[in-house]
Amino acid sequence: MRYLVTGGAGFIGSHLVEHLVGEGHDVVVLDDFSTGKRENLEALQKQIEIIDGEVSIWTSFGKNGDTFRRNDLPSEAHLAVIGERRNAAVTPLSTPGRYALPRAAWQRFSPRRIARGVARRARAAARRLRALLHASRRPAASVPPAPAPESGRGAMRRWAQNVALLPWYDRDDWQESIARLRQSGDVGESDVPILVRWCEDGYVVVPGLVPADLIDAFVREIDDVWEHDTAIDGLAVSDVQLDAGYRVHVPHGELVRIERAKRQEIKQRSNWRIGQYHLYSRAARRIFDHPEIERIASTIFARRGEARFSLMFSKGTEQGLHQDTCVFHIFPRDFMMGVWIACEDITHESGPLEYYPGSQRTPLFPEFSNYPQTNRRTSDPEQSKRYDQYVVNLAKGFEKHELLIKKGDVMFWHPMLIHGGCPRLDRAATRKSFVLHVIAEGCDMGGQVTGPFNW
Ligand SMILES: O=C(O)CCC(=O)C(=O)O
Repeated sequence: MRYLVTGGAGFIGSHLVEHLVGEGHDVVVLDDFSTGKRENLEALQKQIEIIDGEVSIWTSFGKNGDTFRRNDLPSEAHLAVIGERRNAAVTPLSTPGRYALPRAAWQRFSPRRIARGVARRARAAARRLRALLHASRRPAASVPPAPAPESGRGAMRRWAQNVALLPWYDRDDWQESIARLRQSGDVGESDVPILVRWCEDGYVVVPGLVPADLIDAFVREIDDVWEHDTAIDGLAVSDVQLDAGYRVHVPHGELVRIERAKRQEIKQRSNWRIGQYHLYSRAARRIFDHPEIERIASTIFARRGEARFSLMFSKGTEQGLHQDTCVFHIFPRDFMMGVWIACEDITHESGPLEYYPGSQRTPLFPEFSNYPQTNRRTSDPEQSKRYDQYVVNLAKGFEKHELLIKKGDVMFWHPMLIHGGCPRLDRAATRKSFVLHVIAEGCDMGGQVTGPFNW
């Protein structure tokens, strides 16, 4: 079950949180930190969601567009007021009201349990400290060695191609790693199936992760791009079929000068998309910053992940097969992921995303031997063709799947998972999606590689 614990950063509240997490529940903490302490939740912060706010905003949960709206949460209801301490309470998020936490659970919340919890936290803190000290003594194990530059004309960095730098999920001992993460408390029970699926198949779909009302707001704001007459500074719409012909990018200022009816015509006939839309739209930003997306990504990386790029697609892309590792410059390799958010129910006719489970375990294209410098973005035309053919051949060894998911469902995929866009059987059908590329902190080397670039 999913619980809200108000006052969850206080002494009692944080132990209640620990108890609930220990029982395998999802927990959201609401605390204004006037008396509660962040340190009380430190050992659990990867397993819970923390909202810094006041209990009084509870009444605002139902207000349309409120930041704290939680339509996606289950409707089962439990609320406990702990003794007379009304600042520590637990409830599911969708049903305001007074309910009772099952007595058995509350009764198990004893001083001895509290003492054990405190000891567990101290051990976790000591473990983290030891890991930090260990990392600082042995930089090669956790910090990528500085790549040595080559000398001479056109000098390029040499990047270490060391398998020891790959993320835990790319190694053969991933099952042991999951057991370790679980034991250390860095991974909650409910995340284990996500990690297993990720390691086995190279992707995981989380149903209903983004609430329908947020998706609706996002789609409305996209429609506004075509309907409103006021230019949005800096925004460009890409892949647009103007009367004068195809344009890769059309500044919004130019688009709004076209007569409205004509604009709609252009919208219908183009397979348009918008890059980095989160910089211009409130709803897109909220999806981009979605705490649960970030939490799942960070859990998978076992380090902090951050959404860096976004792409809004209006229709099927029919993109050729590729792996995102070969499109981005990530070091150490594979510390990134794609996140595909369905903004409507996806149909076979619209040209869904196609992907090949298990293909994330195939070797990197051998010609990209100085990755992240050498990849599809920096390859010459002949090499690009060879890479494209390499991936097509690899995919033949795996079963093709189509991503037929529902509005609000989210797919997370491994950067080596082979994927692309199926043919659009119905050319008029939309396939609205918002795609994020999430990268582990410090691993985006886009600014450190040299061109020329293909895009
Ligand atoms: O949605 C699609 O068809 C392709 C998305 C994709 O491959 C990507 O953004 O990496």
